[in-house]
Amino acid sequence: MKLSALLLFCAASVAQELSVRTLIFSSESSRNFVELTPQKPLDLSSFTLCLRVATELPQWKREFILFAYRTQDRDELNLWRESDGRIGLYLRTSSEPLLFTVPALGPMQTHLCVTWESSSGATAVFVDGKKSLTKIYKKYHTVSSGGRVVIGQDPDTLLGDFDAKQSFVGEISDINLWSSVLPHSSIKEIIGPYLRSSEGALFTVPALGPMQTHLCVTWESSSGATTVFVDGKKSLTKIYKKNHTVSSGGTVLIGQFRQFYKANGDSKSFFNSSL
Ligand SMILES: [Ca+2]
Repeated sequence: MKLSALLLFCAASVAQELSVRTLIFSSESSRNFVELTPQKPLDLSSFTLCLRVATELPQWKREFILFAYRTQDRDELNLWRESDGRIGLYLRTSSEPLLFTVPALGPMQTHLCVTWESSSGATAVFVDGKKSLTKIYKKYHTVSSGGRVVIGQDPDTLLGDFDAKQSFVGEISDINLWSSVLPHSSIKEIIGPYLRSSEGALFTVPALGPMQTHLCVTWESSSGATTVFVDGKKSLTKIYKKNHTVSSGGTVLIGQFRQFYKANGDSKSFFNSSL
């Protein structure tokens, strides 16, 4: 077995059982995988599993595995993208998943979380911070320790019997497993960068990155209604600077931020890219 995925960074923190930065699987194979070692044994009566995923595997073509935690005999905690596009959570089963219909996973990063809690069986999926309906699954069950966590392949034995047609191809990053159900507000917070406007309205948006993003901001004085649009998708509306008026007499500058009019630009905030 060959480990050829790219492990860029591995970090741990007190609250998390497991944390990984970025794994890249560049081709379909039955050999490439990464084994992750949890910080604590995975005896879990609740959990939150989060990761970012981007893949160019075509929709509807085949299933692929996102996360596998297997003991000697069982698939203990597995997360799949099923061949019909749904997300499947498998707790100590290989055949009876809990399925969620979600927006399609594709070549742009999707932030995906699953939460599960034993005493109620309440299970939910979060896609880019938006919560699915709650479903009931494996009430009073406990996830057992003693298994191995594998990313990139579906192990049919403890750490083998991989099938290329179930392998993951693409990028998985920010894999985190917590032994509790994080509140919806925390899941929204961990999604990522804030878009800044200097004195107030902060918007959580999909990451701006090397792929072009179309960004609009609208604002209206009489209500203060302020909205961000990212690639045509509207943010929630926030109230900012009600009854304010933008003044004339200034200059428009792209690429630098000036603290004071006519001051030199700060080289650290230079926008080194294309608009
Ligand atoms: Ca398999």
